[in-house]
Amino acid sequence: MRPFKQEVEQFNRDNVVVARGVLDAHDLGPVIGDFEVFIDDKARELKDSGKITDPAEGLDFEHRVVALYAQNRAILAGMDIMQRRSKALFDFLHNAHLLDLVESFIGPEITCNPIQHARAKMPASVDGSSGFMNVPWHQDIGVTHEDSDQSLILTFWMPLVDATVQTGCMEVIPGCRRLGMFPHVSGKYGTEIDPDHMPDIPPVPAIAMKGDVVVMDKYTPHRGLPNQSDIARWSLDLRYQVTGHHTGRLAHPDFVVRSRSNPSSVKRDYDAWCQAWAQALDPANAGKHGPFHRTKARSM
Ligand SMILES: O=C(O)CCC(=O)C(=O)O
Repeated sequence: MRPFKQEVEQFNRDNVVVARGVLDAHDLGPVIGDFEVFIDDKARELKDSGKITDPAEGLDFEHRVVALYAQNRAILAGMDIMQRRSKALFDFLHNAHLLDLVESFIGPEITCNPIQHARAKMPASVDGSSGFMNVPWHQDIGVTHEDSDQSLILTFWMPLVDATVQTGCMEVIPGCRRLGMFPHVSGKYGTEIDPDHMPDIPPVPAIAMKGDVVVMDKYTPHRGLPNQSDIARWSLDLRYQVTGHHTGRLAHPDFVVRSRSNPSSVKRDYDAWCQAWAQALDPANAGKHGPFHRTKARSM
């Protein structure tokens, strides 16, 4: 198991680090292939129902979704991890190379936290809107429930294409754990750090090539830079935590992915995972666990 000693040292200093070359083509291939199938199926569906004219066949993973999104934004509907719920994604959440990295940071008792997303950030020329495409400045602690404040939950962000300043990588502010949580507001484009309370520390781009993983703690302010290229900036942002700690999102399913003390506690039941998400997202169950996170809508 690669020890990631230098990465852990840098993380302890900066509270954010880019771990290089964690994942290879065998790790990412099935996930990319799965999104290709999703996009292909969706393109056929939209073409058959007359909602697009050109299914953009023959374009690669980075370009096809852009050509389709430019015709109809519905191409991305249902693509996020908890909606797509594919076997490839479920398996990837247990990926050994990824979990070796996670273990180096939080130890061997690991739970997959349900706060996780797949994103295909469009070129700004196609959709430069703020929000899910271009997230505003926030700390991940700002989007969790107070009950998880003591939990060790880290963000593991990985691109499925090279994420550079040009393609719209994240921008991060290192060294903020000592400053705690900044006040957040529910802004027009989502939860964001109150602009009056942004730290006066220069941000740096978290450039990450395909195979790299950005590791961040929940106090690291980050935002998405605009995508100035002509490709989609595909990425996954996952969170892993110490088993037994509060997830900060009780309404959504978490599960053990690695345990050295109790290996049989690892959940490999794909159908059960799908059912748990279907139940959690059923509108009939909305609000059962109270508000998702602490930031209240700004009063008008
Ligand atoms: O993918 C992005 O650009 C932003 C991701 C993000 O905000 C997060 O992982 O918390």
